[in-house]
Amino acid sequence: MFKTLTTLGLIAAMTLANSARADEWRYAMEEGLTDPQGMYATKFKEEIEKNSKHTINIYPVGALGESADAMEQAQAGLIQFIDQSPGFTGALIPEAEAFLLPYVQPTDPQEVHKYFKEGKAVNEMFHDIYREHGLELLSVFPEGQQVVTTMEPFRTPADLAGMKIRTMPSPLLLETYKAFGASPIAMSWGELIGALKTNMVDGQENPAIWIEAYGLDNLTKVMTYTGHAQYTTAVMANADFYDGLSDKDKKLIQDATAVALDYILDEAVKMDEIGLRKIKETNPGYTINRLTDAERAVFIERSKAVEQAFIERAGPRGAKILEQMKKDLVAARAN
Ligand code: 6CS
Repeated sequence: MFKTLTTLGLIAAMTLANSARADEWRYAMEEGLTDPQGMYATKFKEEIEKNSKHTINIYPVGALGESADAMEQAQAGLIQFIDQSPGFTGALIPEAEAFLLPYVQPTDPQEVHKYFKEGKAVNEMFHDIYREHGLELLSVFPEGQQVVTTMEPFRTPADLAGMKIRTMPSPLLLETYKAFGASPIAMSWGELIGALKTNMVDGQENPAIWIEAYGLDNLTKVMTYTGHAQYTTAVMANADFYDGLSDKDKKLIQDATAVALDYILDEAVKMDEIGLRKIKETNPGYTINRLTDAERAVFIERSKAVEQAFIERAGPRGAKILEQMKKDLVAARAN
């Protein structure tokens, strides 16, 4: 009897110790604390720390090496959470390059909100795919539409001939800019500023909020709204780490994810406007062009080849995602 009571007491003490255990979790991202990924991470950290004894250490861009290095560490379980965009993950997970496909995402802020909040493709089709790579997908969110900054203006694929455009290291982005008529060069974020300064590249694409924050407008002459994609990013946990958590901690993470996602979706749809306003204020001489519908139509036509390249790499599963994304786009626009 005494022995049983002692064993029960021990189990109770262990359970109590477990439930009260304070773990330190590491969270790596590709941006700074005031950038969109940092805003999401900070909100996620606040929620975790408010509702548990666990703490989160956020490692901003560069703190753990380049994006590829951080992903290796996340897959190995050395860091528990990672925000990595499909522009970098795409080489590892071809299906993730769906988020880079031209002209299958909206640009209007309300449509963007609906597409990411309710879209079936975004919310239902990627979880199992990321799992195959040891990652528990938590959130996918936009950071604003991709805008192209160049030294010379362009309105047609012919204008882009010979222009060296930096892309993130995604095979699909290289296909995209080839289809658009340019000469793309893939490189990490850490190399881009130097490459623009030394004319190793003539341009690049990024959302307005990022272009302004990192002075990319000052290194180029023209910014062109092509309307071809949202800069999309994804937050993940190491799958083994996640599976090893108690139900209570899994719920803690899912709840913090839901709060951080709602927060960033509301903020993200304001970012295009904020970024553009700041650029106009700080760099009034900068040329800002928007392709007309007719000019866009030429690039949309060129995108068919990119869709084919995507399906070749991502297979039938990729084809289904693309089909669903197109339906989600129609649904988002129907509002
Ligand atoms: O162009 C890039 O590489 C970077 N762009 C953004 C918006 N976030 C991080 C990424 O490394």
